[in-house]
Amino acid sequence: MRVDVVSIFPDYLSVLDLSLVGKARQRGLLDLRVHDLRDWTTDRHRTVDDTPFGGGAGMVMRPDVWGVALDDVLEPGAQLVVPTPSGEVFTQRHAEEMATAEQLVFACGRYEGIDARVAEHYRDAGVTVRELSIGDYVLNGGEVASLVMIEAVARLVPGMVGNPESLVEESHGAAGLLEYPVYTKPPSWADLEIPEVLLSGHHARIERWRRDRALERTAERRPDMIAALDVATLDKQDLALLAELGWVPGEDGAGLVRA
Ligand code: 6GU
Repeated sequence: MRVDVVSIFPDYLSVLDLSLVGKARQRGLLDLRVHDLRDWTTDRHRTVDDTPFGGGAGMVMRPDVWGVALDDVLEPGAQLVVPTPSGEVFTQRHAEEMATAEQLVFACGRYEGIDARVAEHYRDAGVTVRELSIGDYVLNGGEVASLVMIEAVARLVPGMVGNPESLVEESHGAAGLLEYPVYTKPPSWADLEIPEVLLSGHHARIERWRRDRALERTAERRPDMIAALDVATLDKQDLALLAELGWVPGEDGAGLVRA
């Protein structure tokens, strides 16, 4: 997979040399290139921004500079990602779709963002353009958000994660539940013991225990995810526990509602 990042702070992305993403680059699984937007400016001051039409605070990034940069970097079949706090919220589903792209190009805005015609122009040209936010808070620019998305996508690319099993049960997977709590040695620490069932060797009971903890944890921390569960994927024991936690199938039988 090829990933290009265009930014006025290319050094911000140097952490992509490290860890899993860095190893994937060394192994040739990931062709990752970071570009300085100012390399596409032609004026003496290497200007990338200007004042907003209509007035208001801050500066807006110019579409003409972004246009020449993106025309250079985009390959056929690319998806263009524009990190912005006004985008759709990035989820594991987006990561899964982005992991199938031949090329991802991240356009990192700073200041008040990129002139809106840039996304419009590339959409009109048939490019898949994703304007994505990583959550409900404001960062100074798209660089850190790009790092987040690149890591989430890279670990889904075949061959990137050593043990593909570790992708199966994790939080925000297909089950729609948060992951159950995990434990390792030593079995006793700070006066805290491992739940007995995990030492029992009884696989069915362990699986049931983990499923119950995942349901409890999700109900406590992410009630929105409980409401979104497909009742058809829940067994009798799931439904009994959820009823104890105050959730029952709704009138239409599709989702869950608070009792
Ligand atoms: Cl993608 N960009 C910025 N600047 N702030 C954010 C964000 C993105 N996602 C959440 N906050």
